[in-house]
Amino acid sequence: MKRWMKFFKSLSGGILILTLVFVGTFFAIDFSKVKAADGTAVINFNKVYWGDFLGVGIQWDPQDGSLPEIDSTMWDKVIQRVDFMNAKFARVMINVEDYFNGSTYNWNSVVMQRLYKILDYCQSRGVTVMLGNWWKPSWASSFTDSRFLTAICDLLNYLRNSKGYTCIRYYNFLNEPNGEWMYGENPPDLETRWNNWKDGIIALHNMLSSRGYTNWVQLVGPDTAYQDDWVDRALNNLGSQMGAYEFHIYKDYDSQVYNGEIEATVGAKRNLINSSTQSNKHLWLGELGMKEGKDPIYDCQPRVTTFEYAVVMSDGIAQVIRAGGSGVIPWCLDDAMHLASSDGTLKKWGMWNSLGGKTVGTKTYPISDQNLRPWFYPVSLFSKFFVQGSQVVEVSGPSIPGVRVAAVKKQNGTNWDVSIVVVNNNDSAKSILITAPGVTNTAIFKQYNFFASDQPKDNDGFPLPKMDRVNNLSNGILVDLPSRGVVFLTTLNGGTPVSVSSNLALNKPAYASSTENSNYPPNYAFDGNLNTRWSSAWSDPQWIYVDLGSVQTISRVKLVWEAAYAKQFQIQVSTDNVNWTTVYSNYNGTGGTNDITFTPVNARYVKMYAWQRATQYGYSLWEFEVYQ
Ligand SMILES: [Ca+2]
Repeated sequence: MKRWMKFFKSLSGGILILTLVFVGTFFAIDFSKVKAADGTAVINFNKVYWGDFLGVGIQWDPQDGSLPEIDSTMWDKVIQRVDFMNAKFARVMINVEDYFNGSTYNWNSVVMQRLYKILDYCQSRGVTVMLGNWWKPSWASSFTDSRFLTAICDLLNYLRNSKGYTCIRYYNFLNEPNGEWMYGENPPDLETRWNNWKDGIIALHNMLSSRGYTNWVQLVGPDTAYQDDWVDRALNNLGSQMGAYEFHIYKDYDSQVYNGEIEATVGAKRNLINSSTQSNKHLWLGELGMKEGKDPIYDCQPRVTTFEYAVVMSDGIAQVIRAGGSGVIPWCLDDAMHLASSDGTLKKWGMWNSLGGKTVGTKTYPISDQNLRPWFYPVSLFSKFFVQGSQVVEVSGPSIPGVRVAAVKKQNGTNWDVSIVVVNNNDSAKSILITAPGVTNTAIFKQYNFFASDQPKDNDGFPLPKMDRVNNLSNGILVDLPSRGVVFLTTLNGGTPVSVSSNLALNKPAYASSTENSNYPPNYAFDGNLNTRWSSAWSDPQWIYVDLGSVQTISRVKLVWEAAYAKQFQIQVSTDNVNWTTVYSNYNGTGGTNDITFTPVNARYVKMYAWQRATQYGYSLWEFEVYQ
């Protein structure tokens, strides 16, 4: 009896499971159809925030001279990892004392040999290098001591012209020159530190310039941590010396990342540079790190081994990209670079420790230290997919605390390779709809998930795609994230590029029924600039049209109204400028932005015709865009 009861139980159990699987599948399908997003991110591929992205880079310093050498097996692994990241931007720091003692040069010191290994890699892989100097050597009498500045110029000359490292494009005079921690026992006051750095920059630039080196290496800075106003001061006082601006951000608390403070800070600096005469200059973060949980005695960040640290860093990186930063370098690549001054142990801040299994001072590091830490996963994907030469595009929304979406595009023939990151640094799961109006094709996106319980990897620990998403981005891609998690969508590495319709009316000839005065001509509605506008006379009716130059198929018009908008208007099209067809009518306009779509139609001339104003003024458009 027991036996057949058992059989019966297992049989019914099997039926029950099958039933549950069937019902579960049925509901899963139904559920996805009706599931609503918690928020929508709208990518505008036609709005470029910064057109020359340098990359999510690496901090890769030669090991301190007293550290044991990284063995060749581990070095091969380091190369394999950096290759996977496809990093094309690096900050590499040494000291003048590593090759010059105040009287003689030693180009073959231990540190210099280690530097050459790194620069050999950078040169062979086309990595853009920002070389730099940690601090003023003890033998230098001042920051303008000519022996100090000559040693820097001689180094740059030697590395480029004797060793052939044309990869060195930027030079950073001093690390964190604002920080009292850089000045030993008796740091000068902050104003003196500023003057020291400023005077040094001016003198160094003079020397570089007189030697003709400024043709191939540019000074960057201020490399500050915390005193962000040094960027403003450098912009205002050292515009002719600085080739690019960069600084550091370390957030004391994760909550400041969650609040979007990194994006606000970098965005404010970017806007400041944009509004100056130096708007073409790069701005990047030379170091990005998190202080919460830091061990201040040994200068270590024990949280580098945690999943949550990886998400917080991802949030920070996404914020720099969103703000229009040219690049960001997370601190740092490898523990095996620097000793903590307090006790001669390694500063633990890396994505791994190449000296795992080795003894440093009194401490032996476990072999497992060589393994990749959690934050390698998202940082390597940022580095791999937010590639150098990309354009950072505008992303609006979603307005959800801790949720960040950033996107870049890079030309691929007539199409675009696109990479998108969605970070959920929120306590609860989120579903985010990613859309991009103007995308005209179905593309294959590779989706990578970095979740606490789901992060596909290969045998080397490198990220693998979770799945393909085959979508037209104009319809949207729904991305589900658990509380804390990162998703990457990319057309690189096996995907297919995205086709984006551009504004067919941009800078095309424009005509209007009237203009309010010569400050508001009709072509200002077609110049791609949201600060210039067309404005009509203060009467009804009025019209404005654009000549696309040839008959084309169009299905979308975008109007960006000034406060003087139309209450009633139409969009009319024509192939001959004689016979007009109405494709859209609005009898209750509300101004703002009208993104209008209609059945595709052939047109060469596209007109906004209005007969009822919303205000006593005329009709005024910041922009009038036309799309396929
Ligand atoms: Ca305009």
